[in-house]
Amino acid sequence: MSIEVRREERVAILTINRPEALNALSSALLEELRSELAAIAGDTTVGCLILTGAGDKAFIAGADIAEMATKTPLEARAYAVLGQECARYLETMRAPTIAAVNGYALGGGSEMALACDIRLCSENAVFGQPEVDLGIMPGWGATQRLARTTSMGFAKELIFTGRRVKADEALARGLAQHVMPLDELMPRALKMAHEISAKSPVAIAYAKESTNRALAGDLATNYMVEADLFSILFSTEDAKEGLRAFTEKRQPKFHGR
Ligand code: DAK
Repeated sequence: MSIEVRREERVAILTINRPEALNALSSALLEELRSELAAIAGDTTVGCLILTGAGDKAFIAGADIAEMATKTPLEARAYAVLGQECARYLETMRAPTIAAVNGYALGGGSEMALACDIRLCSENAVFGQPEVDLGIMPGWGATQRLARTTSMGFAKELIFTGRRVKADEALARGLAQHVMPLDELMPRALKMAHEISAKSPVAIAYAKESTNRALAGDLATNYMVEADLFSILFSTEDAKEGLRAFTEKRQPKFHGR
């Protein structure tokens, strides 16, 4: 198996395990990834997902270049759709997703990190969209998500030049939320994931759904959706428990209903 999934209480940790190829995503690996992500997305006991790469050199060094070189246009389209489906799971599953970027996040690797809700990086992390150097373009969402995450000019610069960006610049551009030494990356990601998982899963899911709309659609509609989701939460036991616990000066106990 090239994908490892382990659980720590309500936190799922998914590791792309192909370090000999810097965790590059072959079709077979992507199929496996999609199936694991589908299972995690459907598992209501998961409160947060961490995505990372095996080894200390790469998160994901991109799509598998050797395999791509053999693809026909129709196979390339299927490959693009497969990667896009993985990215959509990361972006839209109820549980928040954290990319623990432990090295190279290039091409499709940068795109999988961008699809996650939050990016934590080790100091050796390197982002980049080098597709144009291969005579192709990003196919798993970078043309949309990079501009939305950073800025249009920065996204176009990276996509047109293929320039690699180190962790400190990624932090300054909003591509990464925090940068730390490699040995602190997983402990920090786990701490954040457990913190998120301890909250009401239904409140977190609705907050994610509403926040995801911030960069898409019409603002007036999005405010209405926010109000609707906010009001629905008042029908949950979790909201009653959270509000009561505050007034009773104790920690709340959430059950996701
Ligand atoms: N694919 C396949 N193998 C890879 C790989 C990759 N992306 N990246 C690294 N490897 C393999 C190397 O070939 C090498 O294998 P062996 O020679 O040992 O068998 C092994 O991993 C170690 O790599 P290096 O020896 O090169 O290690 P270095 O430390 O010297 O260099 C590096 C590390 C990350 C700078 C270098 O490996 C590198 O530049 N890798 C390629 C990075 C890259 O260009 N990534 C973007 C790929 S393009 C689309 C769908 C998807 C996409 C686009 C369109 N549609 C269908 C429309 C996505 C595109 C991409 O992601």
